[in-house]
Amino acid sequence: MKDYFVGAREYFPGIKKIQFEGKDSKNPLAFHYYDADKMIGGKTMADHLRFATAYWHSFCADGTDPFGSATMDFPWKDSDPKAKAEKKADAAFEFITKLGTPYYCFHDVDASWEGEGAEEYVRNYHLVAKWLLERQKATGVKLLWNTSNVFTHPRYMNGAATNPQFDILCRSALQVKTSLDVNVLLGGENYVFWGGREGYMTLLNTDMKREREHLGRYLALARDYGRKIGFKGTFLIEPKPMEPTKHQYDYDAQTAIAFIREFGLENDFKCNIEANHATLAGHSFDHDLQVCADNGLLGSVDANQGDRFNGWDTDEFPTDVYETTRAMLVILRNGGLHGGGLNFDAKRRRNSTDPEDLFLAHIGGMDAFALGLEIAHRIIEDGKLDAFVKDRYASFDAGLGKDFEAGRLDFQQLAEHGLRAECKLVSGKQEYLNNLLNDYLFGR
Ligand code: XLS
Ligand code: CA
Ligand code: CA
Repeated sequence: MKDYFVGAREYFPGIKKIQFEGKDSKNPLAFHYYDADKMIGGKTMADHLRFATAYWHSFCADGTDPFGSATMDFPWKDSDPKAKAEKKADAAFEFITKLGTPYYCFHDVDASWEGEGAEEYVRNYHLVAKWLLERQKATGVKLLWNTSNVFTHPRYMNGAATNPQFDILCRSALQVKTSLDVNVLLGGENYVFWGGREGYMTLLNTDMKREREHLGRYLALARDYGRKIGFKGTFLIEPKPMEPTKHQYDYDAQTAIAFIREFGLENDFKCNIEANHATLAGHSFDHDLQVCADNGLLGSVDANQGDRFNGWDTDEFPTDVYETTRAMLVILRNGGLHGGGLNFDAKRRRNSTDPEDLFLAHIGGMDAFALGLEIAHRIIEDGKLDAFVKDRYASFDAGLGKDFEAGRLDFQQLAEHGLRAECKLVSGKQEYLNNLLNDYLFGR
């Protein structure tokens, strides 16, 4: 990445490029574990982790919540939306290059602005895309993915692709089409669909079958359009069980994968797994990652964490090394993220109001994943855990168990074996494995 781009002014004065200083450094504005060029198992840390900064949280979310107004002073604020968007782009690229995430992600309306009417929306977005392209070229920062916000505007209160009104479905298609045009211009590597309003509140007013079919057709058409204009990347569906809608159609990884298969989208679509969405669905982060990996559909990751006591989508920065280790175990065994990355879909807390807090939050997340990567790599190299799991299924590696896996037994033969089966109790040894994991984490 080239030296940071500074526009007309510096938005984060006093903060220099964040460097790796190692674990003994006392400097909070330095990486203690993330060493971009360090080789782990034949790949640099940067190539394993493929970090991205999220435009919406970092440069748009100013601390406003349902109970209070903005707490953060964003010097790129401006009453003129055009001037604001341009200043925001400068601030974003200054931040991203000072921090050193190779990628970024955005929604259409994070970077651009709606304006008056649909035509102006398209014009504004293309203008902003030109600015973003200039800044990508000047810095070497790349677009991991963009997406369209088809959930905030009141017109989407009953859904976008699943709206009962055809007009609104088409208005959302205009946003997705424009985002795909912009994606191709910016060389985006993926495109995300998150269906926050694709779902329903009550079956009393909803034809669920029809809505899901509309969504399937809409995604196939978007795919066809994207391919036609030269989009070579992966389309990603981001599951979330609820919030803002009560029943969201992409509930979790398994639901999204079934949907992808039902509508024949598996050659173009994968999943973007967000940690906090998995936990909101009652799963662990590594569960949803593993479901995708097992199906060959692990596309990308929104790296954050929830609050374990309330279960909401609090989008905190990931600091729990236990969780990052477990996630990196799945990712490493998957052969990496391939074209995906780790996007910090995370926000600092509302009362973390110093500009440096935005850096500290990301540094913590990057260090937590760097540690997770190193520990997961050690676990896999050591082989003890994998050997344990392999051995647990040894009864399927020979004899009748092997015949069953190979499809050489019928149900009657299973039952016949059942007549003389010994059925010994074999411990799952979860406590031993928990302790072993702690040994790896704490370096014993
Ligand atoms: C909201 C989602 C959203 C998607 C992109 O909960 O995480 O931010 O990642 O629209
Ligand atoms: Ca997300
Ligand atoms: Ca979230």
